[in-house]
Amino acid sequence: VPDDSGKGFTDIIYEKTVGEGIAKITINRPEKRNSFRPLTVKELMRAFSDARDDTSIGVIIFTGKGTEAFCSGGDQSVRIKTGYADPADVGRLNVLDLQVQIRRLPKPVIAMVAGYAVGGGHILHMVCDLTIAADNAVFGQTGPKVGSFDAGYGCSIMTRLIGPKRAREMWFMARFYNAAEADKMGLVNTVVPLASLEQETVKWCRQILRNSPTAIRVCKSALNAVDDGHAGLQELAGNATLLFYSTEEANEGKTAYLNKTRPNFSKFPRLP
Ligand code: 2NE
Repeated sequence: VPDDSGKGFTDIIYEKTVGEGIAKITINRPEKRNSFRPLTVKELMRAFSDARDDTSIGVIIFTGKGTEAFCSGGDQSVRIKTGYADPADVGRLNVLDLQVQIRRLPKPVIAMVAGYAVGGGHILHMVCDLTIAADNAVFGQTGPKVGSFDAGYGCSIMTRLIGPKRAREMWFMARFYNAAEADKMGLVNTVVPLASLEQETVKWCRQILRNSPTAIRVCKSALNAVDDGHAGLQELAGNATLLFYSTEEANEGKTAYLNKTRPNFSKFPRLP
């Protein structure tokens, strides 16, 4: 069956390897170092949503076109007083919705980083579950230099990843770190030669895909639960309901309701 889900995008490339279980989402604005404008974010959200809903997909690779940049953050040329705006738009920070979407998506998202992951682009790699970096990767926050900041996940997840002192350094100094430094700080999972970046990332994907999707799903939500508060609890608890719905006990309640009879839950054990 031809897969046409990747069609209709301007700022991104969306690909699925048929039969592999891997989706790849690429920001396609290399001439702007893959900075994002509102349209880019809207398209990314559509692609991530499709990959989430496609039951044949188990892992998502998130990357930038070319070797110069993963993403250089918000496109400063469309920044206005109310956020980032496409023509005739009021403007807002729709990238925050994308961050939440990646964080709550019940499948692993792997940032495949070549070149710059800076500003809002650095935050996008941080909200991904894993980061595979090429040896030419450069990481950093630029907000304080260009009159911006992300005091949400951009600060809270960073503190968790690299610790409060390093996080302060990264935000206050707004300097860049090379791949080896990022690796040492715990910002990335591994650093590989640029030439083998994609091959190594796919290797990680395949290893994940060999494992239980439900175990991975529940672990992702559990790993985020405490930090995400009520939203984290909701995500984790949603998995409990999801699993419960497949049991006879849950079905007993639904069937009795639909048949207008009294459910007989006495046949189910009260487990210790
Ligand atoms: C990324 C970096 C360090 C790359 O430097 P270099 O020397 O490799 O490339 P160059 O020449 O700076 O960039 C190539 C072209 O891309 C554009 C540049 O303006 C340039 O355009 P031309 O001169 O060829 O026309 N470009 C690159 N990044 C852009 C951007 N973010 N917006 C608009 N145009 C961009 C270097 O380019 C750099 O430092 N870029 C700026 C990084 C930055 O400050 N990003 C915004 C941070 S704030 C943010 O992302 C944010 C937030 O803080 C909170 C919420 C939402 C977003």
